[in-house]
Amino acid sequence: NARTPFIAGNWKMNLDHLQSIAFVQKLAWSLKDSKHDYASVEAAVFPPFTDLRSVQTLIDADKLELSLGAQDLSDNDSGAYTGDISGAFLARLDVKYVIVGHSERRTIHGETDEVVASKVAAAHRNGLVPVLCVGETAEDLEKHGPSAVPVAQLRAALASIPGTAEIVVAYEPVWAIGSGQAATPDQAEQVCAALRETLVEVLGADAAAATRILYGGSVKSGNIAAFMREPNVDGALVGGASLDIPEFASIVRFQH
Ligand code: G2H
Repeated sequence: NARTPFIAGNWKMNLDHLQSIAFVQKLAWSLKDSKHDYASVEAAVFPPFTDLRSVQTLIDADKLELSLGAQDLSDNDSGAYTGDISGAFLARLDVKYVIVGHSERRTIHGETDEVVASKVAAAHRNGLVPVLCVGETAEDLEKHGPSAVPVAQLRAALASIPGTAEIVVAYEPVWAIGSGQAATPDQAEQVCAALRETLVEVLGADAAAATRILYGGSVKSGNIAAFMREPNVDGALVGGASLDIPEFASIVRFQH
């Protein structure tokens, strides 16, 4: 297929300011030393809001090919929303991607499918590519089977943007996040295939074939290659393992 594999490092609320600059610099060196071809695998980092500008400045100054993303955004573009960060602000920092609907936002901050859909629309409106996270809890899995909840979450989000809008979908089973207990490649493929079918239905075959679907949840250098062999898994959203330079670099270089 023509989809460029995408490895995204979601730092969550980790790495403080000075660490994050050194981290990105060393990561870029490590990928350069191993002659990583960014055209064959896109690598992205998702630092906390407060480090986006400094990481962006470094990417610019050193002409790094790393992509930059934010971990969340407001569904409003400006106004009296104390503590929120809008897509318009992110776009001004040359941020390309923004994670929307991560299960930690859904659970800890009570974000519903409706809120997530309106954030997806805000990302699109501001020229950002949403990395939409979907996934079922262990309880959902038992009650509804593997793909019902992620498919419903995807449908709700797609309803808020035009069919031509670029989106990345990340399937993250909640039971696999940060637990060390990743889904099996088979389980991931089954749900990612159902998500692809939903994309075909809603967006049409061409857009569905061009859309990247990632797996996320305890991805490491030791299991990435097996996920990437699955036909409907186009990359990974990596949390814990994205905080270690050699580990993340070797996930990016899964083909080697
Ligand atoms: C899932 C993932 C990254 P981890 O949240 O979004 O985290 O790799 O630590 O399970």
